Amino acid sequence: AQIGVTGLAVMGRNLARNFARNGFTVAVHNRSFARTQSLLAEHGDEGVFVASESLAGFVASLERPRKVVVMVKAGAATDAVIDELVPLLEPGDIVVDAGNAHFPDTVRREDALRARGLHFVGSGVSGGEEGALLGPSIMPGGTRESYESLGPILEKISAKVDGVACCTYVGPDGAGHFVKMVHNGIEYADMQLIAEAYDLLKQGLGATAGEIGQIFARWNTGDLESFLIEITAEVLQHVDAATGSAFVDIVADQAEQKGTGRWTVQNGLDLGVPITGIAEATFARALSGGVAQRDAARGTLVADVAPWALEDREGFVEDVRLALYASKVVAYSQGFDQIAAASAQFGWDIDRGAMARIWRGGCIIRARFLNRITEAYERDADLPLLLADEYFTAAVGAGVGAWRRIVAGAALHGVPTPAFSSSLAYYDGVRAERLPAALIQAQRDFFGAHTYRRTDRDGSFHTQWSGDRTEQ
Ligand code: NBP
Repeated sequence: AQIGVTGLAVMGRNLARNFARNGFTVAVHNRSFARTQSLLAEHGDEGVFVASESLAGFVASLERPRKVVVMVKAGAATDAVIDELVPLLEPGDIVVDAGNAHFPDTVRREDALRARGLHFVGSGVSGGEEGALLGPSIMPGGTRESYESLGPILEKISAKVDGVACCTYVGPDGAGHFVKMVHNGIEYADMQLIAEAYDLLKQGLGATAGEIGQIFARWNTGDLESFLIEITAEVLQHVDAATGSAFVDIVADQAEQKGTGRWTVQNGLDLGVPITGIAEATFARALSGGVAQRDAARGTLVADVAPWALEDREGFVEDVRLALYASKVVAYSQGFDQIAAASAQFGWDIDRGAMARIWRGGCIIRARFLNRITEAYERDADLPLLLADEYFTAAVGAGVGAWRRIVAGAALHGVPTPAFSSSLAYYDGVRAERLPAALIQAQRDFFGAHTYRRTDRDGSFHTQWSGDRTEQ
């Protein structure tokens, strides 16, 4: 077989089918053989599968250099599979971890396998089960050498946009899984922003879920066109069969935040990159799940708000659209800053424009405006701030007034918009002539002799705050 997949739950099974449907002979294996058998029984006619019950048989069925895609539960299961696999492989073989590993684990695994002459490719795969089958966005890390033989196969099974594969070499060791992590973080921000837009429309207009769904469907024909806006329109127009209510109205309003959003925020803090959109989105999920706190606050905390009496309803809808677009650009800009910071710190040399390009199809955040991001990095590969690119400066600039009206309106009427508000605060912060950080530096010097720099000459200074207040 030309490539093998071990781990045949939803993702691995569909990835194996995708390889087979694209003409590759695929070796397949799973810890419990029943899954392998069911894959063959249900889809064996879709291409050429070589099934093995044992891992040794699976490895033996692969042409060299062997390419083994591991698609098992992230964490201990991945280590267990690698430990079992490694003694069966030979130098030059390639192990691809296509699960959602945390990138420091990928760095560790790559190091261990490299010492044994093996290539370890930590690869992000986005698009859920449908993407795995029909064409995901693939973000492989590891050595360039491994990409030479593996890349063409992955590119073939990936999503295509305008004939371009949504797969490219990302960078050494943990780079692929890092980029996938940030992708998921951006996904958190994007979903939170959409949810806030929905809430604003609901509370501002007093509109039904179905009516708001129609607004999203309309938005999906413009700059906001994206998978997430499209499915939002569908979800909002869906009616619950059991009750006849709008489906969204019968879903419990408590979201979960599992691995990747939290990792992205933790890493943002480690790198000192303000990814406020992603952080607020992650915390908003945590707030929603804080049942005891919400029970204590509901009906207790003073609201002091006036009813939202809109005069220009169409104008309001357009304002929400512009505010959503601007906030979304901020979230992406922050995510790309995070990729740049990690790339510099770990020496990964990640091409940010290429990342935007491979996110245009297959993945959850696929969107029309990713083309604009690629173009921005083509204009300047070292762009220090995506927001400062000429296209985004103009596009966001045109909506700033709307953005301010929406954030102010939300505050006045008590609608929680953490991601909209923090994105605007970031925008105003990053463009400020002077920030009150000067006062913070002075305070730190006062209580901790932390010193400060001056605007008028070089050097570090300290004022004798408890003495005669002379400067040293
Ligand atoms: P799961 O994450 O549910 O994992 C189930 C698979 O792991 C089964 O094949 C299972 O074998 C195998 N496995 C486990 Br659990 N422990 C094992 C061990 N010690 N040794 C060998 N195999 C072991 O599968 P999934 O939902 O298909 O996801 C696979 C990976 O893809 C995960 O890392 C996930 O985070 C990632 N991912 C998922 C999605 C998605 O939409 N679901 C999207 C993107 C990425 P068994 O059959 O014998 O129990």
